[in-house]
Amino acid sequence: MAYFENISNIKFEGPTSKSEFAFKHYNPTEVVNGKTMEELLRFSVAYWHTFTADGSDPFGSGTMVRGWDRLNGLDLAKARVEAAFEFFEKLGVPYFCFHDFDIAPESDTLKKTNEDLDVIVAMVKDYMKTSKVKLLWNTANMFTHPRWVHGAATSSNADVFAYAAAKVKKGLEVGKELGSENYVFWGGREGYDTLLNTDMKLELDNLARFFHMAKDYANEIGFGAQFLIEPKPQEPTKHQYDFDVATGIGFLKTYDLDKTFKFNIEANHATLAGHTFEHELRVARINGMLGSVDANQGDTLIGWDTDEFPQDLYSTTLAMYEILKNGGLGTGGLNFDAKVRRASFDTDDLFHAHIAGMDTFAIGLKVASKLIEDNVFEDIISDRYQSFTEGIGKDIVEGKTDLKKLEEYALGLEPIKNRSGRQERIKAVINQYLLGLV
Ligand code: XLS
Ligand code: CA
Ligand code: CA
Repeated sequence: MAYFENISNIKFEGPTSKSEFAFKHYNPTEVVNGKTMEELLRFSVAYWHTFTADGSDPFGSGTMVRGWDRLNGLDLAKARVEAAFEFFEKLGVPYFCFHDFDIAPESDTLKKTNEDLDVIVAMVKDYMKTSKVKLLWNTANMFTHPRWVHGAATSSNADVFAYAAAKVKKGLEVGKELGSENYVFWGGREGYDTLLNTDMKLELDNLARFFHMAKDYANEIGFGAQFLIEPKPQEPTKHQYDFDVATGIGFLKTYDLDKTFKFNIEANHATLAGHTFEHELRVARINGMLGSVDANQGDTLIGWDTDEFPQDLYSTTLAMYEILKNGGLGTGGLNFDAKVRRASFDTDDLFHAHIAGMDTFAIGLKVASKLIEDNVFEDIISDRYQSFTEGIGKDIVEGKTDLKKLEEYALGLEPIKNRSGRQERIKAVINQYLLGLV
């Protein structure tokens, strides 16, 4: 059965196209910066928002109208797989991502949950044989069920830690079975609400023990996927342990896990941490730890995780700048961890949202590539830091000086002259590039 009957394969028609169901900017075969757009952007659909979520919010029940609504249990899970592959093919995305709990129902016992998961994984694997779509990453949902109330790997209850270990063991096996290129850990409930009842040191030590065990098991079964940590500052717990990339790096280095993990960076989580998307990408990039991206955007007027489809060209341009400077995303991709608004309940809206997101990143890619080709930021930055390429600055950078020598130098200085940072001028230049006027 077809779930998106009225939609044909989405094609690139160019910027002047008036068609609702066509790409205006994303042209998978167009070469930008030496690679095709498809190779550089590596788009992925998030199973949970697009096939599992129903649009419910804390004030009301689901609003989404979906062809698979009338089903339950495993039948529902199977229908979603059929719908998902129809959607992937029609949209022409190379990847998808899921939590175990998105693709198969969670039962009261682990045994039954795993059995159901096996049925659906076998079905997904079958579909993957005849489809070009690959698994970007999978993960374990360790935040929805009431057992995770005190956390998973950071729970105060050792039985919960063991249950979480069993879920991740299964997740790694599933990832291997489906050839996943990455494995994600988002610490949904790995944090705390009050220090009054929390042994923070034990929780962090346990989290590290958990990650080491996961890596050991992945090695044991020959699952070579890149491990990714996804930072988020708060929600659902008040203090999430993986607050942002910098905090994550501190944790990974402390526990000798920094060679095992890279980061999956979500735009909306960056905003919640009080950073820009490009800030988080930059911190990961300069530390060699930019792994993958959850491509969405938040709402500046709302203080929670709204997971909107990306439409901000300024942001995708600066994000694609970081990604191109990183030499691409490696095994990572741009995963639309984004949901249509509650009032956008038609299945057509799923296409509109993804088309808009893909076009928004395609524009970002093209503009970023032109900015790099013209050395716009590189020239500004090398000029700004020019004082470190000669004289005393060069000595500082090369470690050839010390406080005494610097004091001697400083005593001989005329009043120090600084130069303008020219931020407003730079922003005006970016606008010219965005408008395609350069
Ligand atoms: C929630 C997270 C989650 C992760 C995967 O805010 O974004 O969806 O991406 O568990
Ligand atoms: Ca995410
Ligand atoms: Ca989010």
